[in-house]
Amino acid sequence: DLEFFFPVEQTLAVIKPDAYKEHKDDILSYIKEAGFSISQMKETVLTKEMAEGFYKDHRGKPFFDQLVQYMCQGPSMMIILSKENAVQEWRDMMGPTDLELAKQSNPSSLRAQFAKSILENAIHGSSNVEHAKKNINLIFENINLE
Ligand code: RTP
Repeated sequence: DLEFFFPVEQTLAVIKPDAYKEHKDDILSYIKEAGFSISQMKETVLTKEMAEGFYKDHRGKPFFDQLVQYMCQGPSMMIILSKENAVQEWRDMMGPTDLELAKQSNPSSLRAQFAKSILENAIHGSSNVEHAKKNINLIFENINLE
């Protein structure tokens, strides 16, 4: 059974509101070209409460309020991606959080192409398998696993 050697993983990808408005077709093409399967996908306008819950680990940081405001400014696209090693592959495709670093280290990454700044960085991807489960439950089932 090949699944034993190459387990299919799921991760949550979010096309953040500005990128969703301006670049969603391009970003969806990259996702498909990279060989990800889209298990589920929905357009969601995050409420302030949802955005605060989604980014609760950053509560108290200087950029937290701005981050919540950014995430609530309009519809985002929430996507469950499936693939072997999906979590890491999606993060590699996104590039680093910081736009300037993304442009230097990975100019073909999605953030290098579509981010506006370190804060308005166009895309989210879960940081590990555990976070992916939590992210997916929160966004698609409205279940907070903590
Ligand atoms: P990770 O969750 O693994 O840390 O990855 P990430 O690239 O999404 O970045 P993270 O550090 O979690 O930050 C979450 C989001 O907050 C915004 N941000 N702004 N102004 C700033 O210095 C700053 N730093 C982070 C970005 O929107 C980032 O994606």
